[in-house]
Amino acid sequence: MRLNCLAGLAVVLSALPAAAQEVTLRAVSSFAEGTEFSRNFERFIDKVNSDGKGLIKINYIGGPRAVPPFEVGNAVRTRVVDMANVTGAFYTNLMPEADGFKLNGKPMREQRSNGTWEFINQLHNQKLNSQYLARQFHNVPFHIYLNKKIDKIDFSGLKIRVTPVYKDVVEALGGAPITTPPGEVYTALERGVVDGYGWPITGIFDLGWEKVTKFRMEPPFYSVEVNVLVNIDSWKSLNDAQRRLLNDAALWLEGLDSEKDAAMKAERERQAAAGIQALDFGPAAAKAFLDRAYDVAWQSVIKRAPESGPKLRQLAGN
Ligand code: 173
Repeated sequence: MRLNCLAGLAVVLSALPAAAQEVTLRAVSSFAEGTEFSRNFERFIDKVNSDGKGLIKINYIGGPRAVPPFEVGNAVRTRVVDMANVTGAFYTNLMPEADGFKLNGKPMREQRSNGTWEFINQLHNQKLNSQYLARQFHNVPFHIYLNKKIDKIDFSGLKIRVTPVYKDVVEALGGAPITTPPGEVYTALERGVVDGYGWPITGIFDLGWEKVTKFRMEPPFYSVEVNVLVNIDSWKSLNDAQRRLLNDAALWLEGLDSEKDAAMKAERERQAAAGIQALDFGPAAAKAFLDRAYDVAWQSVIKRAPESGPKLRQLAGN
């Protein structure tokens, strides 16, 4: 009887690994926890953890306190983490053409059906040892914010905080670019180390930057891209059901971009209410700026990535 019981227990135990194949993935974000460019990724994690009970669990380690923003790409490449929420601008050292992703603002549905996703996924497989699971915020543009008033679109004499997103255009218009991660922007503004900064239209209130910002230059330009990457070995170690769950959640995450039109309108109003004044130089100046901004950015991407740059440009269609 006793033996029987033990034998029964052994069967249950040996059946466990097959029945309970819950896998845990460690994830980080290159943006601060709870702020605009982490928030949808955090919703994605909640969804995976609830839809994927018993199958997959994402252990969210957090934001830049866990891994510095410009090192997140390398952390997912080397499997220090299994998953990351990170903009291509933060891993151009490993993949120069990542700087071109901001030049494609087509909806992800289209990018997935016209071969763009596949091409960018191959680049991630090869250079970042990772799967390109999702891209967020295709419809959210960037701006240059300033503390000194300008009377035309010319940054001569201005020091402007950049990442690779804004560096070429700031330089082309005479500004002095200073690269910093987001976590250093507030202090740089407060101390007058910089006269302005690049950032998307959304998110400055999460960081308190409205307290140290006077102007927002028009027009908006480029497209935000924040990607969810999964280390390729972690990805391959998953079974079909686990991969399907992540893919379904990724499509859901990309769909959240549809919330952004209303959010951007509200954000513009909130900036105006906080005393941030829009500097608008009219349609001709806006067009000249945009032409220049795209031109210098493509040139820079193509110079650094002579093979994949032109292909990215053809896929972006601009
Ligand atoms: O300004 C930045 O730090 C930056 O490059 C970026 C990219 C995507 C979303 C938010 C900021």
